Amino acid sequence: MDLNEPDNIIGGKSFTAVAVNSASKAGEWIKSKLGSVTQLSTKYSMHDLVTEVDKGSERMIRNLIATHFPEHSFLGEEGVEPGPEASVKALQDMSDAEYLWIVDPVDGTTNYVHGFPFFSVSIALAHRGEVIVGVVYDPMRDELFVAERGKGAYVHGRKMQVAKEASLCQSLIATGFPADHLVALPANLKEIQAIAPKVRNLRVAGSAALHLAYVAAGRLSGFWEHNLSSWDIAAGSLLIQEAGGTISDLSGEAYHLGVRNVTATNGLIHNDLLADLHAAHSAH
Ligand code: 2AM
Ligand code: CA
Repeated sequence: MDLNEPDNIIGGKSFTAVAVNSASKAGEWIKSKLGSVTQLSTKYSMHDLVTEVDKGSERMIRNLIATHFPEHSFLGEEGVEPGPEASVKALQDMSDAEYLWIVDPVDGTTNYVHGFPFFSVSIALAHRGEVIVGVVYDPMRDELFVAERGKGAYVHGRKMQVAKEASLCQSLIATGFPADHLVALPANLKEIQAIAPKVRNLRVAGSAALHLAYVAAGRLSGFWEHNLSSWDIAAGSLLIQEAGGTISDLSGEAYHLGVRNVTATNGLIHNDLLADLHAAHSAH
């Protein structure tokens, strides 16, 4: 992958190089702080945690990006009020941005707080609403997943390809338990009940961005989750597309930045997974 293509450079430094650099610096920093969280706050509900590490990581990434691209717009989880309505509005407010960085400074904060080593830094750059660079970094395994539109997706310099399983019964699938326990969690549990017997097995590991990276890397054949925000999905969406997979919302609509209910697969099982997720809600 050439990080210095002319169409990807403003002021000397490529978009991808800045995304990679920011994700790895922030990732190393959050790893160094693991186990030392002193102030734990809840945001929207007791299931929605934020720490000073989330805020510090976002500040670090925002400053690094602003140094190289001061005219670019920035949307980060910690700069937005908690709750789904504020997430939707924050993205709408950015709809005119030419270049928009979309950042989750710690994806999997609950894991981070508990010392469960599955969390990531997610950084995407969208140009007029289309993701053109996506980076997801797992500091615990030092794995950096990176994609540039039209140029493929890579981990450790190796090109990624989605898994080859063509049926659900051969597939390892992940999902995420929603924080909304009134509507989304019961819906997700219904889906799990319908899907679990049909697939090889299910995983719920707690970082949507890393789940998406794992689908791109062929380690999972598919993933679905309700109620996510743009910063959970944007970087991973490009990893999926550039690794040959398919990403849509749960009704099958093509992915765009506003998608909150997401399904991402190797493509081969996409329609089967969507159909079974739908059927879960019509079954008695
Ligand atoms: P986060 O850690 O950045 O909040 C876990 O199922 C996934 O859901 C994580 O990627 C988590 O991202 C995301 N998520 C979205 N909304 C959430 C919420 N209100 N509370 C906790 N996790 C949430
Ligand atoms: Ca987060």
